[in-house]
Amino acid sequence: MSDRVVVAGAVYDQGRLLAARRSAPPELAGRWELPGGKLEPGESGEQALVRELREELGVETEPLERIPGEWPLGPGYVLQVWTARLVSGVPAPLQDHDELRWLGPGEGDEIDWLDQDRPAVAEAMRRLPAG
Ligand code: DCM
Repeated sequence: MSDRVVVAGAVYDQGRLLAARRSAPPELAGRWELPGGKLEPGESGEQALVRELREELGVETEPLERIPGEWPLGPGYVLQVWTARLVSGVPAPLQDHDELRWLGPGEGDEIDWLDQDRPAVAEAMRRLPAG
């Protein structure tokens, strides 16, 4: 059986990266992540990403590129990450999160990221577009 995929977005706007603090489940609550969720049958990674960011944050986004690599989550799940551009809307923590932050250059280490997100966050901060 192949692993199920969780997609997450390194969402950029005005030269900053969006971080979201999880409110659930209890073992992840309070830690920060790149927002996203599980791929559904028949979806591409990019389609799942756009859907999840719409559902969780109320924004429209455009995937830019996949960050190379794949990171194990719990048993049976792997994390894949895309960079994405904010197209419209102001992100709001509608589901799964209780706080959002925009991180500028050099601010990537200011928050307590989920361990599994850290390699992709480091790469996303390196790729931060100019504001
Ligand atoms: N997850 C993660 N890192 C992310 C996004 C999600 O570790 N950037 C994990 C948390 C959940 C699972 O993937 O265990 C599914 O995410 P969600 O609950 O947001 O659908």
